[in-house]
Amino acid sequence: MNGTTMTARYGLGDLIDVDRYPFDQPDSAAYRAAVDAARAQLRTDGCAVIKDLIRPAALSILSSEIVERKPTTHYSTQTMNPYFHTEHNPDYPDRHPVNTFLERSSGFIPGDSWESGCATDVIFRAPELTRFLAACLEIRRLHCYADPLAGLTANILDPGQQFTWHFDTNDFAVTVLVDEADEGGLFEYVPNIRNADDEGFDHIQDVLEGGRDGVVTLDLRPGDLQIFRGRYSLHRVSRVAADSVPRHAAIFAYTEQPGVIGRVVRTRQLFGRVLPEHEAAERERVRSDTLLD
Ligand SMILES: O=C(O)CCC(=O)C(=O)O
Ligand SMILES: [Fe+2]
Repeated sequence: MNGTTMTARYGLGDLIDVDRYPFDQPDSAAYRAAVDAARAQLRTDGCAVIKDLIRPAALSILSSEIVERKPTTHYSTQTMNPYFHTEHNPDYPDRHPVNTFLERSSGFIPGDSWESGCATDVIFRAPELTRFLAACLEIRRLHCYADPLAGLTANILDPGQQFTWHFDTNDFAVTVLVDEADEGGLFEYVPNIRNADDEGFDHIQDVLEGGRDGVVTLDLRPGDLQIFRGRYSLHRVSRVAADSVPRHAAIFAYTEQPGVIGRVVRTRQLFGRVLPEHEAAERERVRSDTLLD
């Protein structure tokens, strides 16, 4: 099957609720209202939810696409601090976020498991969606993250698993919850617990030790799309109960610059392997670093 045939399989209107969110009419009142609401939420606490963006029939397609690809999930259990480090750092006290390690036991379906034209990929790459997201984030233009593994992923939390408290390294993430757990698997966050001038270590330590001060549990349902600024807001997906169904979320990564590829070390940590593109990008970085020095 060639790319054109595959892409023609789903129109964007089959997958997302363009009656409620007229993505093809950016000048309409409904479009502007959705953008304004998301901007207000993002400014207040760095998190916006576009309710029921995915049509119910499309949601079951997204779910089957995840289930079909689930055997390609890279699971990794590690104990890590909120900055994704796993080693004790003697420059900090023992009872400190840098030296507090909690279990992350989820897995990711990697970017190269999704073929062009599947419903999840069509939504991820829809120019109408990136235009809408850019408007919500008050950014001029967004590009799909060019990383062949980390661009389009699904976060898989099977029964008993959790994605512990952390900060993201990218400025924002876009998530569509596809299958929710019956118990646990909740997205929790502490809005703006740190900022460029203040690491917020005391508050972070309190949350890592189970404190609930400032913790918000997001009301996110299957079919909702979440836009989240995860660099300043500590967040986690709580443990999925042992007798629950799994939690599956599609994660769309975008960048402001085109052609960005992730670092080798982080790629190995999340996906257990790297591709020639990652190694080439790393060599390119070394070369330009040498030139700059
Ligand atoms: O699955 C989610 O809702 C988000 C998980 C998360 O925080 C991440 O992948 O960085
Ligand atoms: Fe995150």
